Amino acid sequence: MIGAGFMGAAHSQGWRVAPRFFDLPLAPEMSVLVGRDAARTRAAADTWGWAESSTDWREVLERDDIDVVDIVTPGDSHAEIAIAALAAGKHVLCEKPLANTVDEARRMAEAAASAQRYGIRSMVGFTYRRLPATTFARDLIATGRLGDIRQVRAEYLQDWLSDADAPLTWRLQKDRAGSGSLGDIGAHAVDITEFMTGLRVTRVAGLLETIVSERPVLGSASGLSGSAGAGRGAVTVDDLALFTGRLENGALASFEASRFRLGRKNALRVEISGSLGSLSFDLESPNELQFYDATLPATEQGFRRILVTEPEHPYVGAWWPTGHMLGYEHGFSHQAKDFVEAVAADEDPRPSFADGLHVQEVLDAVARSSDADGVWTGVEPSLA
Ligand code: SOE
Repeated sequence: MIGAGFMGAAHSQGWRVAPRFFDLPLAPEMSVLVGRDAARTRAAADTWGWAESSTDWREVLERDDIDVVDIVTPGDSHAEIAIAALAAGKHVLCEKPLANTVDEARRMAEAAASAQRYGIRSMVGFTYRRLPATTFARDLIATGRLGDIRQVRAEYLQDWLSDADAPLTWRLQKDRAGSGSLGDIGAHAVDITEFMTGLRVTRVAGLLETIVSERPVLGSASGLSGSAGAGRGAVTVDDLALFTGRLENGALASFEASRFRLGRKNALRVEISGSLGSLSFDLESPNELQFYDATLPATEQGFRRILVTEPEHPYVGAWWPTGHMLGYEHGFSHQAKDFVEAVAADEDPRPSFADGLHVQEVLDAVARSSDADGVWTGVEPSLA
């Protein structure tokens, strides 16, 4: 695994726990953790359960005993590492968003397509697809329970940047992160919409806004934030992304991504309405769906809460007895499980790098729309 920050901890938990709860066809061994700082990476490797640590990812890619590379670095190094890893014959799991630009994502998708011919697999870490509730929502929609999809509202709301004195971390720098709320959390809103509905976004119209344009430089990092150092620097990404999207069946969707929405801590919310009903999910209540079934008699209609905690629901049977709930970290175990199963079955896991490229094209179209003061802009496919 390359990258030893917050996402490194989350992915490590996934790799460590998945084989203990799921009967996997291959047994993952947590071999090497790669980070920038030798002492900190060694300490993280010990804490998270990696056998070795290193500061040189290129050297690690040369090793014959490494089969899988998991990339959890900031977006500015995804393309270089992923393309090198695929060329070295490693299966690659890469954290979202796939890259910082469409050009990088296209090169990654091309490398993944070439590697696929030799049985090398790749996948993007849109983890929220792998919660029992979101997967079950996808299944309900796929079997027609909502009828024709007519309208979607998707938003990802957090508030950890609302303090104007929170320091300038890499997530606030365009050259490191590619974009701000748009790529960091708006990408999840786009992916979960497309995953649940099975419909792609084809056009967008939106606006990006930077609310706090200057912040104290970072002293030392901790979690998503950290302590302030001396001096101030410019925020070069969006704080707020608001956009409308046209789905491939003609339905309209509205999207919002903000890390300034005071009081909303991790609210990835999706509400999908069709001709036969509506479904609603909120990550702040991750074990539930709200389902409105318009095929019931008018006297019995109303949103009802489905607790997605039963062994019959996706992923749940491997965990605790009926009614016991799961949380944020379980998505990472499900991701590890699905990835290992795909590698063992010689199948291409989803979301693929091509799926990740498509999300990048949506983000790019939103940025272009915003530059043109919100005009409708096509999502341009960039693979031949
Ligand atoms: C920060 O906004 C963040 O950690 C994102 O980077 C993750 O993708 C999301 O899962 C939680 O919030």
